[in-house]
Amino acid sequence: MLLEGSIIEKHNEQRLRRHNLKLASLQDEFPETEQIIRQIEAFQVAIPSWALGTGGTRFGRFSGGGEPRSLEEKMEDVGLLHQLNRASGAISLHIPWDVPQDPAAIRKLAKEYGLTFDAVNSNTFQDQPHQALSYKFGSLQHVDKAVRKQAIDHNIAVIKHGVELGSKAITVWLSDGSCFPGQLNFRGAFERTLESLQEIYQALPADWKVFIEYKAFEPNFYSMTVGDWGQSLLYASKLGPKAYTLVDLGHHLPNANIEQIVALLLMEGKLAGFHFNDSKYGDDDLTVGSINPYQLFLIFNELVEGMNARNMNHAKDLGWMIDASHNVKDPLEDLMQSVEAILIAYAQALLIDTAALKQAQAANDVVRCQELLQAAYRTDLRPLVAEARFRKGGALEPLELFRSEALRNTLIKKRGEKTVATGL
Ligand code: LRH
Ligand code: MN
Repeated sequence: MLLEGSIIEKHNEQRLRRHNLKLASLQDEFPETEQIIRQIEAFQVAIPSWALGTGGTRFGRFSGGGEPRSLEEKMEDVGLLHQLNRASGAISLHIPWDVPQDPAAIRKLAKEYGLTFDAVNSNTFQDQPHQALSYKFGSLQHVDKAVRKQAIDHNIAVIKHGVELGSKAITVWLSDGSCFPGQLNFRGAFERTLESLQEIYQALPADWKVFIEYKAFEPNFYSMTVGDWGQSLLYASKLGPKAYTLVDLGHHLPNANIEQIVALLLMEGKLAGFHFNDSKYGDDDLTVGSINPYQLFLIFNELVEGMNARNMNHAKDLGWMIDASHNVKDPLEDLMQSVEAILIAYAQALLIDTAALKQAQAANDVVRCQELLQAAYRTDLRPLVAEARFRKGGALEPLELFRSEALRNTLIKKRGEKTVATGL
């Protein structure tokens, strides 16, 4: 259900004068605005196929209605997001929640919506109906070779699905670990997991990557077999040049310095990319930038500095993906807010006077360092982000247009109140 182009045009006409006033004042103050707008235009964020319905917790789930009932309807929703903000031009599939039954038809549909396929995700953290062996005590780490083989075969099958769609990476997140001291031999678990990952690595096409996603806790609550960036980097280094470490912002222990982790993974050339979200306590999977937008800005500061140091292509060389779960917000509104927060943090990081910052760091002028960072962080660059999507035919205010056109109601009329999307 794509919107009539005229609806976006009318929406923009009503807002253009006010938008251009704000844009002009930024252009007056900052000569680099044009360069920043260009870089934002090129920046695309992949939408998770498992976050287009209402999420929930073990305590409850409160559906909002009109949820996508199939992969095709999920792509329709991402297509609508992309039409509104022109920055959600990719979808990341989770298998078996979203198996492309007819890859050719799915590829054709993606083309119609202007979408590409980002990393595919395997799932050995749930037992599927008719599954021979259980993952209760892990998958790639399991003491039983047959369970490890079942999990390895699943990952290889996921790679095949990805190849059919044009994806170039698989994300492996393992819930493997232990809940009690003594339950697991840590060295044995690491060695079995590495051995299993090596078989998956061997199955990667030449131009593919494997992203090793770490997590500090949940669903295991004593140890996780890929528990932090150090363990993930150990696996990625032992596996080879096609293996990288994926940073999910919600997968850290409280107060971890994620921006420092990002700087060092970039330095090592082992940063895969991100699962963007926000959190106050655990893996809360909240809207990006909703709890700690300054941390997101500091992470993008390290990303811009580190990517420039390695002459990386900002838009293409890392995986920019959202991984969120919507317990109380409309999934599409939540995702629009997340994409906006990511683009704003990137724009603010691009505005930092890096030459002056390097000078201040060399002079141990701590106060000036903070002033230079916060000067960029305290500059409202929303008009630059709006201009970037306006130039690509998007809506100046996507969220306002989604509401003023009552698009959720349109989806409910089309799909019903009680539809449930696969995913978290
Ligand atoms: C684990 C995780 C992982 C996904 C899942 C949906 O917490 O972040 O990336 O596979 O969420
Ligand atoms: Mn994740």
